[in-house]
Amino acid sequence: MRIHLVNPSDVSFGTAVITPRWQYVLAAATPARYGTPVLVDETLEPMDERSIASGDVVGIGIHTGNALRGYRIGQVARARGAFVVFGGIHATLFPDEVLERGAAHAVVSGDGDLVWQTVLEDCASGHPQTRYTGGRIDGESFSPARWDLLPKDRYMWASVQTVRGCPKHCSFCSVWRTDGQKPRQRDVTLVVREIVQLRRQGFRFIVLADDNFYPVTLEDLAAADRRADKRQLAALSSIREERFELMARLEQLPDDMVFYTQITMEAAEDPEFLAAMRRARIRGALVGVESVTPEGLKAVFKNFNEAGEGLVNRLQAFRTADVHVLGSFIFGLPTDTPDTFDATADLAQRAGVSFAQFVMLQPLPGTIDFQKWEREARDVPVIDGVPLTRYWLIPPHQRPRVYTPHPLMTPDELRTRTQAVWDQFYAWPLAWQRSGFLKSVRGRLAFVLISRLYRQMYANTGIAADSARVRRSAHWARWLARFARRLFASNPMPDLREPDPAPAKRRRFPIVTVS
Ligand code: B12
Ligand code: SF4
Repeated sequence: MRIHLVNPSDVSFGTAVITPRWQYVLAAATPARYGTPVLVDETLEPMDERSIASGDVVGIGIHTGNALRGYRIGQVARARGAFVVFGGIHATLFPDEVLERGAAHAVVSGDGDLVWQTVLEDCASGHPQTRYTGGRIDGESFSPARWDLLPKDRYMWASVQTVRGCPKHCSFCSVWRTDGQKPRQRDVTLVVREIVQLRRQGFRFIVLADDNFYPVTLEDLAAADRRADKRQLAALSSIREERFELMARLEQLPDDMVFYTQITMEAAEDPEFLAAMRRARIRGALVGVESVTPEGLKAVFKNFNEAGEGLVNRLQAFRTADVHVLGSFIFGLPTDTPDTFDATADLAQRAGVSFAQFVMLQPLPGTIDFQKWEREARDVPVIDGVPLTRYWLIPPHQRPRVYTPHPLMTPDELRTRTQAVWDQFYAWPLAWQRSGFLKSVRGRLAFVLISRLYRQMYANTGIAADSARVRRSAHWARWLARFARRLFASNPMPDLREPDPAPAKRRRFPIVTVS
């Protein structure tokens, strides 16, 4: 009985930007008696179905975007006599759909770290259950990843998770509902151990694959303080203290290491936190800006963000702290007007964000937006026999990119304007201008190259919908990726030791800075 762990994708680039962490975590959670799992990441190359034999277990991890491809793999694997098990966020949200469409024997909801072993035991005895509940496990129970299984020279960044869950409740995001609003932090020593292992193997670029790296804000502490809620204040302070401890430990790692994470822009109001990030060499962060107008922020329940010039100042604060921002903007909000596009492009450039993504509003399952959309949808169009409210089941080339009718703009107008902002932001001269913070020409060229690669891989507005254009686009991305990967390669440090926790512990952390 061989174990296969498959990360489905319709497009393969030969090289990928970030490691799909779930595969390496489940590999670590696989008991040794079942042998070493075979990891197939289809963002690198498509799965070879001949590798699946009768009696094998095929674990497939899906999010909404790759669910349909995952179902195809499930059908193929089952036809070859394998046990088919699904997990991941989409499987958690739609277990029945997975059983029906993915030819699954079993669906795991929630975290797979602990329950995976039971699933394998049941498959080995020939009697898997239909459903398993992985739930939300404690931070201490998160499994580390088996980085010894990483293929050589395929990924640019490795991903290490330090915290799961996010206390916010943005209307377009499902994380707070699936991962919960209570931050679950991993043990600092285990996080650092994984990072050290990766650096030994030659990875110096690490994504901290967290939902929100800044789960406790100064305002949260102040609010608990105002309510004289001692227990809450102590709990929040302890989470904050652990963040600082982690960053102090990262600081002791080799100088050439670079970290990247996801964070809310409230961190801009917390100079001590930003300074700790800088010392820890967290050089980049995805910041969900979403909208540049107050009305837009209200529409997505993100009032804790700033708009207008306040927004520019907050983003600049990251820049000043040497944390480069990947600004994430949403187009297609009901409050958007044709002017919003230029205003956003202009603000992104002025605020000094290094990278930006301009996504079109998509009702993702599990979100408030999705619920509302599904509830209120009338005369839902049917494409290829699938109602639009199940759009992920529509073949990718027929799948629309705009789902909700906009009060002012047609779907085509939204797409064209969004694409124009991508093109404008990533035009060569502007990318070159943004690279000005780098001293060497080589560094600047690398920055421009990565900007182009980013645009090529993620500007998924559906403008390039016909298959010839998609092929050309993927070809160009593949070519860029080959070059970009070399820029991220570094020499292994096999003798690197884990940093001593003592100096980090002795440091005085700015725990409670509110009155
Ligand atoms: C890091 C990250 C990225 C990275 C790296 C992706 C990668 N290569 O792994 C980048 C930046 C590239 C990215 C891109 C995108 N992402 Co993303 N990403 C994340 C993030 C923050 C962490 C993922 C991670 O590594 N988690 C750590 C691992 C260990 O956890 P896990 O994947 O959940 O796996 C556990 C369980 O789910 C389960 N499990 C998973 N698979 C399987 C399989 C089996 C068989 C079993 C038993 C169990 C199991 O066990 C695992 C261990 O507990 C998640 C947020 C989240 N909470 O998941 C969003 C998230 C997955 N991303 C999301 C989205 C929307 C995107 C984008 C579409 C964004 C965009 N607009 O471009 C793109 C799509 C890219 C693509 N084509 O795949 C959504 C998906 C929502 C949905 N319903 O599908 C999430 C949930 C965030 C959100 N705001 O809602 N992402
Ligand atoms: S979008 Fe970001 S801040 Fe909002 S709930 Fe999701 S993870 Fe949290």
